[in-house]
Amino acid sequence: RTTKFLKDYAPPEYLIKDVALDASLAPKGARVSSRISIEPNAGTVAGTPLVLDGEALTLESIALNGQELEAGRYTLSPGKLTIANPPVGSFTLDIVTRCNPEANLELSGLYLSSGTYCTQCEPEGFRRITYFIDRPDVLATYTVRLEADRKSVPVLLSNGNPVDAGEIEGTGRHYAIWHDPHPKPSYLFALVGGNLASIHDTFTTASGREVALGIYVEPGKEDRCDWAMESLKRAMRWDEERFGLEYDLDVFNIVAVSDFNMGAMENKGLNIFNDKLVLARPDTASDADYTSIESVIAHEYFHNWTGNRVTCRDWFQLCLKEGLTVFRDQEFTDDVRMGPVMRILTARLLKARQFPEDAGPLAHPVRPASYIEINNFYTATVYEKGAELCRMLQTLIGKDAFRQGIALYFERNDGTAATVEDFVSAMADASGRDLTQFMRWYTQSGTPEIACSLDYDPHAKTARLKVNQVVPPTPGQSSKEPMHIPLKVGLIGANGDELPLKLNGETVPGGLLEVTEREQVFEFEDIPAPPTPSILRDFSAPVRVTTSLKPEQIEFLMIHDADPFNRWQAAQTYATDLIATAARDGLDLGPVSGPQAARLAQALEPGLRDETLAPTYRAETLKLPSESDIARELGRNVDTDAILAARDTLRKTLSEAMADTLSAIYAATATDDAFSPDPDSAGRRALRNAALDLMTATGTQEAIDRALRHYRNATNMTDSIMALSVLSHIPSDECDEALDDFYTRWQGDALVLDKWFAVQARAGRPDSVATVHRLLGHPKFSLKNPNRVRALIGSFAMGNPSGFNRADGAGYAFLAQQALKIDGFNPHVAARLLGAFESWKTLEPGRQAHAKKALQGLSSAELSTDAYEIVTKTLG
Ligand code: HT7
Ligand code: ZN
Repeated sequence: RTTKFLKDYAPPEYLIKDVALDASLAPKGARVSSRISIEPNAGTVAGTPLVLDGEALTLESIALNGQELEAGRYTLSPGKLTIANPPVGSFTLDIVTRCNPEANLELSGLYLSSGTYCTQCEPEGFRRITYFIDRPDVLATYTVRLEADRKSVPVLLSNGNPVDAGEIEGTGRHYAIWHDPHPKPSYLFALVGGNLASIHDTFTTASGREVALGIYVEPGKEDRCDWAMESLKRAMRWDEERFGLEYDLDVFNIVAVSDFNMGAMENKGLNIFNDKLVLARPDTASDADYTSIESVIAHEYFHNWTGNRVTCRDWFQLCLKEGLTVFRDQEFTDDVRMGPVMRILTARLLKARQFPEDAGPLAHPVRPASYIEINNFYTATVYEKGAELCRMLQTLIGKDAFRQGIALYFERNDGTAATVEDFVSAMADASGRDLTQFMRWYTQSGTPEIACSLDYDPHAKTARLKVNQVVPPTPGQSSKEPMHIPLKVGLIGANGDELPLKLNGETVPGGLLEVTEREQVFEFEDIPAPPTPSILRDFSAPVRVTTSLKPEQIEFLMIHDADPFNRWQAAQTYATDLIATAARDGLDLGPVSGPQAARLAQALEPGLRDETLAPTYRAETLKLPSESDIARELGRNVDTDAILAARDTLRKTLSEAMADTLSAIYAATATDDAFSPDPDSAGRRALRNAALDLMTATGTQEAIDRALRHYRNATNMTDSIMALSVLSHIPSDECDEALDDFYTRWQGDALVLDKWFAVQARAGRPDSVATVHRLLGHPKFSLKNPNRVRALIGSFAMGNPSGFNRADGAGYAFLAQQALKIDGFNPHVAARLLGAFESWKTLEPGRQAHAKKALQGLSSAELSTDAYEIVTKTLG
């Protein structure tokens, strides 16, 4: 177990320019022959040993320039094949290996998913297919010949364009040849072989080239592919219009498989997807599924440029492709679907996933300086915070300059493996801005804390905004330098009008301030009366803000702030304060049941009744901060039962206080229209379901009956899963009836059944540990399928704070035990589950002791490198 450091990066000694791969597929022994042309990199000293990576392979033969190599000419050691004295200059290697797809439960390299051969090579899976220099800065062109049994494996796909296909006479086998003309790193290699059904379409690029599009799925699932295909075409068009980026091959294929470690993979011309992110039909997929499919299809497609055409020099640069591509998919979703709500969803996700990571023992910079296992660094920090850095760049330099920066980045780096510096320097050069200080966002971990206070001077008619920034210490980084922060602000007059912002006689465009010092004062002129400040509009930077606003001012912002994000944020802040106050150091239900809670309802109602506001936006207003949001706000001595009780009480108080409004919304949003996933229809469903959810918080028989009716009357998955989820929190016959009905209907459909497992795992009920234990023994449960594991164990550990953090430690013991079992065959999935322990040090002492015991137990077990890194770093 070694730590790798960014500072130790050295270019490869040898390059591979061309690969000819021949894969003969068989379940127990796939035979892979590769011919690779190798040349020394510039500066490599003649005779430098050639070291190839290889894992879980059986070497059959190796030949150099056509001559079989005898055993003494090379050495095999764990993970490596070394030729100590390679020839001077260029040469070829012919290597024949075998691997066992059926036994590959790690789902990295070549494996079988429900009978379909597929590959996953990012980050280091190609070395499990053949010996290779398996690092992202070795770029080669690939020609791939695939061969398999014609009857059981009629479909054979790889990267690039199809070249040839045919029968192998008299054998029952057939072959297909694919060629990818674009040099790529090995992590973008893919092959698929299976008995798959498909749908097809075409896309004509802006310059008039026709691209053949295909989506391949298990036979019988073809009727669930249309949404993915429409999403793909929308994404292709959007990338042309927004960034001028066209697709560059003749075909683009997507394959959906049911056993997959993550969401999807952007292999060149052959994206492989977790089927959860492809398959959708109104009765099987919720609006949330439709939205995820659209954004992940777009994300993987966008990688064709940001990741594939320009890739990463090394894995420390992962954010270069992931942060930028997440930013691009967010912009796409914003444009085609969500509008102003998008920023709310993005900020909520960032605060829920990334802020705790940045505040805990696993904190790391967006570009980490070291890692033990790169698989552990596909994190919210690299992805989501990475995307925020791109957004801040766009905010600072402007949308036009950002687009020019992207063009310059491709002009300079197309076909190469680049670094974060290459990206930021393209942005600096395109905009003429100095982004030196901005680079700290990539190297300093921790969420900056911004403290703002406003003083009004009635004589000078000025408002002085004082801003202090602190970046808290994080593991390995005790002191930090100030960041370059785009801070959007507004000042609101007593009548709710927006006041013009003037600094030193100049208008401040878009209210954008640039904070660069530890302490800075902005003095706004010509302010006629004391204003209310609106800080961090549009969530312009991934920071925490504290203000000295009084509750009345927050109420005022909830109603008057012109910035929709901050109007929503004001309501969240108000509710968070009430729940946190009630749950802090014991339980005092006064703040969540008394007059302050009633005032929250009053402030919320006008917005909820305002039909000019988008239904999705109104739906978001109805959702209270989550239990985890409150835990984060408390930051220490967290008692998850107290949080649950306080939050439930506030929900009940609001439900009763706003009963008429909620009923009116629920009635007005009912519809007999056939299901359509369009944003307006989805928005109405979201609003109606949010109203149902809050109405059910009263727990009355009437509310339970309404939820059951909602379930029975549902004509789409959005409504039925929402009703089921609402009922799942209330132990009742009605809940059992709905759960049984759902199971009976969907037991044969894996993706829908995952929802049934997840809903029960998330239910915040006292019996939830017993429930997840019972479901582990369910005949439909399997530890081998990552989707099912995430549905049950993941949903419990990450989506049921009171259950997972049960006071007696039973939740921690459950997770530790299951993760350990999974770690034996799929370390990647196990390590991700163990991330649920990341905030254990914020718990009250009793829970902390139980969590520590579970982690210590794990640390003394035999662990994979993946799990070892997470457990030891989490323990600290
Ligand atoms: N670039 C991919 C990340 C990834 C992955 C995907 C599937 C299985 C294992 C994986 N390891 C890393 C997906 C993406 O972010 O686009
Ligand atoms: Zn990605």
